[in-house]
Amino acid sequence: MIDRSPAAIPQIPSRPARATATITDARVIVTCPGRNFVTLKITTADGTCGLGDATLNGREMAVVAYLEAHILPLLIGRDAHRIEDMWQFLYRGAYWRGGPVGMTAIAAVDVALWDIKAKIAGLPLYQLLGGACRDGVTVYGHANGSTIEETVAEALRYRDLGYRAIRLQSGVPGLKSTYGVSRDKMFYEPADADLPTENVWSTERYMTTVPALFDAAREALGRDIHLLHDVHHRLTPIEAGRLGKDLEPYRPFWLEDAVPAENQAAFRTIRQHTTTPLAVGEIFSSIWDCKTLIEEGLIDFVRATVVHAGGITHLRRIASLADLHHVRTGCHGATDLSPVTMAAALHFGMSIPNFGLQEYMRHTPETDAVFPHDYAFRDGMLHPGDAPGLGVDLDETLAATHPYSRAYLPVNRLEDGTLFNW
Ligand code: KDG
Ligand code: MG
Repeated sequence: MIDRSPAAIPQIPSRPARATATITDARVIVTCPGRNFVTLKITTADGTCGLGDATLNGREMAVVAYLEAHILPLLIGRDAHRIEDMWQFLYRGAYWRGGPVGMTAIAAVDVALWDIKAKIAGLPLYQLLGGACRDGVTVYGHANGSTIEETVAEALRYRDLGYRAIRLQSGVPGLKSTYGVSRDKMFYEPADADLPTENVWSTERYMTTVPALFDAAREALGRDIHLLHDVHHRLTPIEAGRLGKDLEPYRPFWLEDAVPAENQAAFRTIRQHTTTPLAVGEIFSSIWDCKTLIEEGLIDFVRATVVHAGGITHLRRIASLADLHHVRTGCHGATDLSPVTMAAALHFGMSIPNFGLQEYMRHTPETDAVFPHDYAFRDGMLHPGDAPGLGVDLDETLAATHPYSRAYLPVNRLEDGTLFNW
């Protein structure tokens, strides 16, 4: 006989005290510990704080203005737990959709809300996103040098540090400056001046240098390590096809940003000519920037990031679409993405099935001091740590000692003076 006494009937638990988390404060903090970072800090009624990165390199103050003038007034009084609803509200509600400024601002809100939700749950964020799919997030480091020999020596150093994947960038003989070749080996910083510096470019000189670089690197490093290269949008589709073909014997892990990707159809030409895997997307703002690339199988890795592509909520949508088409993630992770984004990328990378590889340009000790964090590098991987939320803090007192300092990305000209892609 069924026992119907009150004690035997399971009781529906009363509403947990923190089922809503009303936003009471939202502020933008700009700091320059060696480079500029924009951070959004959201606080809820119970004092829980969440952080979101809003840094858009060289255009930082546009995002600050967007947040302060148009987004912060919308946040106060809303429930921080309603992350998807907030995303839709800020995206659809603006009427003006997409674009790097708006999507970076939305990303900052989204990541801060995920941070809050995970802190309230008392869990590292990847647990809320479905739990760990892997032991850690495999990362690639940057080996660069003004000559092939210097770049290969750097690559050996990265291998000895434990990296399993290394990006190779080398100076091009005859050109004074080349993208990716920094003054400081561990901390590459492209936004290098108060007004844009000018680089010089020659596709012809470059096209012969890269295969020679890969030849020397394979000779020194063997086959047991992943090698990558970033073209930084500087070729035409047919040139990219030729470079991809020339690199095939060296089995690159990927060839990045071979051509500017506004015209997604351009990748069809590259695909017809090479089996070298293609990665693209560090400047993408939304799923619409990569829909054709993914659905037609024109790329192998999508490099869209949490910070510039609408946050964790939107990047999960991109990754899900990519997974259907055998495309893996390869998220952007340069120094202009703050430790808040790096942590978000790690929690995201831990939790999705089709993770590929994560870029990891180390931050300077100055930056790390302003953003103390729980993630750590071990054996070629980053590990997000066990702290609740993202596991990143912002030392506001220290941040205030590093005021904003205008810094532009360089521009690029052909040898005859024509302005070209940087
Ligand atoms: O802000 C621009 C940099 O993040 C970018 O130039 C770095 O291409 C880059 C990369 O692959 O990290
Ligand atoms: Mg790149």
